[in-house]
Amino acid sequence: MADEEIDLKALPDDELVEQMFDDLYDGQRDYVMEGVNILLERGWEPYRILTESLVAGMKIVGDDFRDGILFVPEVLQAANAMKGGMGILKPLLIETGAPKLGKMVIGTVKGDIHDIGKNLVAMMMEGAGFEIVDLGINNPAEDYIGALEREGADILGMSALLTTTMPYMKTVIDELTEKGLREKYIVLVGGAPLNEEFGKAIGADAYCKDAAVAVETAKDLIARKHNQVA
Ligand code: B1M
Repeated sequence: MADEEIDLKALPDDELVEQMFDDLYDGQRDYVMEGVNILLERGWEPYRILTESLVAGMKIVGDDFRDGILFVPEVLQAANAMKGGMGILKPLLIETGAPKLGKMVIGTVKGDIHDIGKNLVAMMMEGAGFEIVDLGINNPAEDYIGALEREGADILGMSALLTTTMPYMKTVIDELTEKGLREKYIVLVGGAPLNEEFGKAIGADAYCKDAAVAVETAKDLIARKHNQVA
């Protein structure tokens, strides 16, 4: 195959990133991982590689999935390739030894198995100094609430990628309210179909459009909470 003959190391940065989009699209995990390593060797910051090659490449996959050009098996392979690249970046994005800013329980809501964005948020939050309890996918309200209480967490993070599952976030928040626990936790929500208005309407503390915003919002709200307590 022509693709196998491409020497990724010989490509300039812009062409390498284009090639990584193609490799991600084709679910070529090994090539995506090689591309990530080459960009690292060339001095790219891990966050830049994440956003400009992996996340941007996944956007193309998403658009073609929406338009019926790609189907679930291909998208799964692309997701697998993306996870390969993320696996290399994860330790680089995660600082060690930094004092913890707070603890966050995060998970994808019930009925929803999308986890790439949630993993990215968890990774970036950990990198910024938060302790993370990752509940994975398909979480009912009792799992979130049980983990928050058990772990003595500060923040609840919920992710939803489907218009059919995003309303479940309100179920979780309502359940927290019913149990008298709502004020105890900062609730952050995110996922492609959400927006600011939705976040407000369901009673979350904030909607976070991406992982970087999640980090900044969490830092800000934790600081405010500590100031209130003080
Ligand atoms: Co799914 N899927 N999918 N899918 N899938 C979408 C979401 C869709 C928009 C595709 C499309 O039509 N264009 C569409 C939803 C349409 C809708 O609801 N209106 C869709 C559909 C329909 C489905 C199925 C129903 C398809 C089917 O079976 N017929 C099915 C549902 C399964 C289920 O969940 N029950 C399904 C299945 C799958 C796969 C399994 C094949 C795979 C998931 C693999 C995995 O995650 N392990 C998959 C994928 C990969 C996608 C797309 C292509 C990519 C999602 C992704 O990973 N994006 C997606 C199209 C799209 O979103 N453009 C699509 C990259 C990721 C980095 O971005 O997740 O948005 P994102 O996360 C961002 C922000 O949103 C934010 O920060 C992240 C990083 O910046 N964020 C948070 C996310 N969570 C946060 C939590 C926070 C804060 C910020 O908490 C504090």
